[in-house]
Amino acid sequence: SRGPAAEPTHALARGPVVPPTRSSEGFLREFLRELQYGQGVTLARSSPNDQYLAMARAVRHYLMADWLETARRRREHPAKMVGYLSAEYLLGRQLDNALLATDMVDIVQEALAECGISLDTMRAQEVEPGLGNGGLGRLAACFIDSLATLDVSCVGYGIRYEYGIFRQTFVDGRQVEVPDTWLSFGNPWEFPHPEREVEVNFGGHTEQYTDEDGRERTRWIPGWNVLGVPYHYMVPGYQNGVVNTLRLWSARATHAFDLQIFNSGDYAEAVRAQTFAENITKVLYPEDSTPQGRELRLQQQYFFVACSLKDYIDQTLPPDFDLKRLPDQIIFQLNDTHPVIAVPELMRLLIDDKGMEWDEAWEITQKCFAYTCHTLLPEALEVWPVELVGRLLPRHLEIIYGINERFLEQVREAFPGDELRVRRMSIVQDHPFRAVRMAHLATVAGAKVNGVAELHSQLLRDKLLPDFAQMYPDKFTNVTNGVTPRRFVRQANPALSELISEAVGPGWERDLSRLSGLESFAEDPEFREQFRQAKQANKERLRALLLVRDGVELPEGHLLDVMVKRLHEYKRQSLKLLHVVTLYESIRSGEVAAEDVTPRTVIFGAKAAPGYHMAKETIALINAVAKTINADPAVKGRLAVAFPANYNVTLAETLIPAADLSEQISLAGMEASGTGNMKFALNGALTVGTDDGANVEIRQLVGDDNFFLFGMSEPEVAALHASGYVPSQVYADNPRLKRVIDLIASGAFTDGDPGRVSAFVDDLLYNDRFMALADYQSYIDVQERIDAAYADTEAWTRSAILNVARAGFFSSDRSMHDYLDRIWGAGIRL
Ligand code: GPQ
Repeated sequence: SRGPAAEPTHALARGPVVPPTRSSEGFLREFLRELQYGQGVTLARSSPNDQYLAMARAVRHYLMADWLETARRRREHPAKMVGYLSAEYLLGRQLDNALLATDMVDIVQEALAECGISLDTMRAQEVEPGLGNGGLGRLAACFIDSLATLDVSCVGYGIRYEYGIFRQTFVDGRQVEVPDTWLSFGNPWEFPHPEREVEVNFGGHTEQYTDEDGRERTRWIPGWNVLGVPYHYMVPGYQNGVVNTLRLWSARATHAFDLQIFNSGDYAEAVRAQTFAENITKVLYPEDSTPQGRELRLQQQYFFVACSLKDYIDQTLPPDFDLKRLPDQIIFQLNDTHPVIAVPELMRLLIDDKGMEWDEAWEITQKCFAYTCHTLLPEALEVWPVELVGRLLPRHLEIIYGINERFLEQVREAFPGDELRVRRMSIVQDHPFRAVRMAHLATVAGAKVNGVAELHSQLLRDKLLPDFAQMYPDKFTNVTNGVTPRRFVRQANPALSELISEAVGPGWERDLSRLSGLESFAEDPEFREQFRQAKQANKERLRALLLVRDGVELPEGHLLDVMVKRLHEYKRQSLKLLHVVTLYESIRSGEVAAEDVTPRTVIFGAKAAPGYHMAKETIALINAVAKTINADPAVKGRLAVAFPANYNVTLAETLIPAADLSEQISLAGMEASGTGNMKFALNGALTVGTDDGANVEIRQLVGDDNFFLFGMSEPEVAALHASGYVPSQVYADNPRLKRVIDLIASGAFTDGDPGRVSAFVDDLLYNDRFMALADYQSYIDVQERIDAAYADTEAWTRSAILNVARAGFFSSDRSMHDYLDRIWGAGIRL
């Protein structure tokens, strides 16, 4: 039961929640109260961590009334809700986001100053919650931000990993992973709700029985179970009084388990069981776009969706709710295949627990899910061995078989005699091993299936799931990704934000299409000067950060050329490296005079999956090249390379606003969308990019004159594949490329040791799956054009401003409108 035992008599206890006074004195009072009564220290004796925790809680107070009010409003006026299911949320730091959402930066700064505390010191205390790997996790964070800003009812469901994405360090230039102990100093942004714990079952077997009405039914007799404890996070909208909820689940051992073992007197066994249960949410798998098929990973996936569905059905819906109406109340958006086990879980709940017939349950289920695909790499599609699913989730495997049987019947009906097609489309594959294809399950069950950029959605239909697109043409749609302008422009780039506000007026953060008002300012020399000054200030801010963070001294006055994203062969950091070595070689060899070179600093930021050998070799080589180049007086002042370790959201917020050039150089047809590309354009960097993912749409919007396109198009890539690609031939035919690769292969960057580069070089020459060599010349040519273009300061600035003016489309608010229009359907109130 909820609420007090008796009617409260005091007015304070009956009244609405009163937020603290919005003034620096009001904040000071909250802060000191938290410091003294929350942390139990005086200001004089407090550590920076005490101060940070106290101030974060004080900031939280200002959101609390809105959070409670939003929840009340959503309960009393129930509208259809979005349940965003995602195994990853790459949130980034919370403090600034909360200060911005409440418009409290000035108030807080003033109050802290009166205590002799700097807000920047407080900001630096926070360890960012790195509960995601890269683009997919950051997208989820942007989407929930936008939904709160648009006042759409949404709960984000996910996992509270005790260890998020590893901290990357370099030892002799090689990546070494360190555990991310983000919770060790306390987390003021979460609210545990152990009273709302739910039980999740695993293992065991199923059995048939006849119920009281004489119906044949199935029940699952689980082998073991764990508890899920929800931790709630506030998701504030931008200065609109809305605060939605992110609900992250943490695993605990069940009490029954504890008790049983306690009674048996085996203390060590009791503790082991606890550890076993808690392992489920211990660590984020650091694989990105390449699932590893580990048992614990499937446990994580089932754990969080089982918790979420149960929480929604049993705790969020009214007790007497008629589940036939479920699709009017909720749409679960599946962020890639990671949460797709929710499909058989909902079927199980409806059939086994609620007594529904299969057909009715299936009709409901098909309306409650929609699936977003984020890849084109076939190896990135999750498949789970039947053996494993059967052992961990025996009832779910039966249900998956049931879905597949009925589905394949429909395929046979639609395409009689086409058994090859049946095998291609089956949810259960036989080769190379028997396994459940999660993307097929998601596509069959989902009301809609979407890709994340126009090109991606087209290739999804034509290449990745063509049989499904043929069978369900209306299911497939596109929603181009977006990024939140609050974090990635307003918060990350105050200098530019101020300029924008002066030019187009306030409020653009919530209607990014208004950036188009900057268009005419591109022609204004005074505005261009101010724009350059903002860029310059951001570069200086970055210099200061890299100096203290990494001990790196960035040269001044350089073109800042930035490639930040996960290390993956398809993203082609190798191609960027070939360009860097080309520049270096051409100066060293005397082919070009150093003084004729446009001074350039290339910055890399990239984590490699710990088990991804080639990616780690590439990191080592980038560091080796950087070390050689930065130490060589022959290129000093002309070329520098920086590779700060541990690229994350926090670093992105300082790096991206400082960039002149954004590197988006994946092989065409490989990058589903990219979202870093959007952040750079919005911060006034020009893109050098292939015709891939959302680059296509960026180029269409900003215009060819303001975008540096190079490389093969996707159809050209396909044609080259078909005709037989021989990278060693490209090498042999291009003297410059040959010199560059030979220089690397000679050991020039590895203390004369060719052995340390042979894996990298051999792969390029004899494999080069992502055709870096095929695009090499085109890339070098476009970079030469860039050098020349950068020398024309006014024209470059004009282009940069036009990038900002024309990139408003890439707000995640627009993405959310598209999801509402194309996928989530009527019933969701805006
Ligand atoms: N993406 Cl499949 C990930 O970050 N992780 C993944 O496991 C998969 C995709 C990315 C994708 O590579 C980018 O092109 C997208 O922009 C991003 O998802 C968001 O859609």
